Amino acid sequence: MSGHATIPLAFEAPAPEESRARLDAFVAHLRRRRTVRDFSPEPVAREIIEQAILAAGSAPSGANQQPWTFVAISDQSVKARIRVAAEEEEKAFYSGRAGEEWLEALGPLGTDWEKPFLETAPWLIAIFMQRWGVSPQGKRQKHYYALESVGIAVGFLIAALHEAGLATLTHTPSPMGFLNEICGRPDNEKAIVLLVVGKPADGCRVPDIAKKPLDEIASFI
Ligand code: IYR
Repeated sequence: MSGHATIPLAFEAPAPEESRARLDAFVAHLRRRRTVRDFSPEPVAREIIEQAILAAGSAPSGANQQPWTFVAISDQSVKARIRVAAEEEEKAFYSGRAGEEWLEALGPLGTDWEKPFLETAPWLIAIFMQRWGVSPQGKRQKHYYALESVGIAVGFLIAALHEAGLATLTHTPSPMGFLNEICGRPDNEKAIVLLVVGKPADGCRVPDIAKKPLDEIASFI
């Protein structure tokens, strides 16, 4: 078996105090992130979206297979088609398909089948998982930990967009098969998340909810 050539690790080792100060600032900044459902139509430059996607594409992935495709949509007519298709699924979801228990869990968020933000926000980013890849010889290549890898990449993407001062909504109309057709993606790709991206609308309000404290999410052994 032949391995990759290696290069020296470009590793930054800050002094402990600097390390702590940087981490604290990063944590405080991330903890200010809120999911937003009320977007401004103000445009966002394509370059910002490109940079954020590059951040997402730097995520670790199984066997470095990078099993993701990001489709960034700003075209108003494509966004309108996505809204129509998503609302159709969401109508079925909210009128029973979700089941009582799920709808009860969503109750406090006040969400419903109407998704005007799919047209208002300047960008939608559909993130697809490549269930398998295709080698240059046209052979199917198994992808390892594809869903985990895409999940990590979406986390990077959300963090990068937050860093750019943009708001996001992690939208998951279910099922999302319509996105393959609208985005022109092949059968080996499955939409995982539709990320809504833009500036929050003036006067945007968000639910008064909190994140769990450390002792509820971690244990140290
Ligand atoms: N896809 C629906 C329902 C929904 C599901 C979860 I889990 C949420 O955290 C929020 C909404 C919708 O987007 O309305």
